Amino acid sequence: QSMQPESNQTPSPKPLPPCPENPPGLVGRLLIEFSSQMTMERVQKENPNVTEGGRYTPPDCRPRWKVAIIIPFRHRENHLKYWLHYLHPILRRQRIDYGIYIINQLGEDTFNRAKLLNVGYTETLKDAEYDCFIFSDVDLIPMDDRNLYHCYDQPRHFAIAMDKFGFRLPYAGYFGGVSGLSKKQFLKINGFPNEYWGWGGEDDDIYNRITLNGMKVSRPDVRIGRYRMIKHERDKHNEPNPQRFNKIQNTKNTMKKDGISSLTYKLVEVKKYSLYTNISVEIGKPP
Ligand code: UDH
Repeated sequence: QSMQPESNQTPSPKPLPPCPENPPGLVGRLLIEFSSQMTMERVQKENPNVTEGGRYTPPDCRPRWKVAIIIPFRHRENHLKYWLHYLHPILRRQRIDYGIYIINQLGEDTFNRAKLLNVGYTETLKDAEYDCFIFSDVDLIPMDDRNLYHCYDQPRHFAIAMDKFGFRLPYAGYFGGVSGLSKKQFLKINGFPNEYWGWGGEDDDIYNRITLNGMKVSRPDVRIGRYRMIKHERDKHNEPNPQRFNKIQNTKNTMKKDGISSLTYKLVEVKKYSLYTNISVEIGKPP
């Protein structure tokens, strides 16, 4: 059967107004804690209006951005429950049109955060026409819902005041934890580096890409950009990368070759759960 447009369509409803720049339902500073037990069942009950795969769109206004939220992941199921518990209601109050994507690195080879984020960019675009990409660690929860999860004129750094750094930027060029780029900004820097295996440096490389391409990082007010990190020990197979100090000196030379343009991986499974989409991939191992 062919899909012909119907001839007797019901009149389309009134177009929605654009979403407000300052959503009226925000509450400001939030109480974030990780001592109570969290279960997926509870988080599901709290979020009945999130649709399959972890998608949501505000019912009463037309959002400026379509946001893919991309989380690099391996063996952090407990953190994910808290992340979903806190973030779904915040994003709803913020009137964000969004989808949640967990990019799960299969196997036990060295972890590669930035490569997983590149995979996230590629795979989420197969799911919907996203024009804004927010990259969040699974253990970072914003403490203020005025820190709006959409894109900005310049690449955005959201997690500027984490508890573990005394609620300050650890250094001026810090771009770690939670960041966001429009599709255009992401492509301008050839995405993220694929060659940072293990912990550290990839966020500084991304910062370098941004400034080397004539952009400037935008940040929220320090009173609003506060975060709590769920305390954890260092993961196995994500040891500090001793090459990181050298590599971040060379971004200017490496960024044209190493990035979204050179990304290769093997997609193994895409699974839609009620609160998120899980994308499991094989991304190889360090040379
Ligand atoms: N991640 C995983 N699984 C891993 C490694 C990393 O899911 O095995 C993801 C996760 O989203 C995490 C992010 O990558 O939030 C960043 O990795 P990280 O949490 O290891 O980095 P962070 O700088 O911690 O937050 C470094 C180790 C701190 C050890 C402190 C010991 N007291």
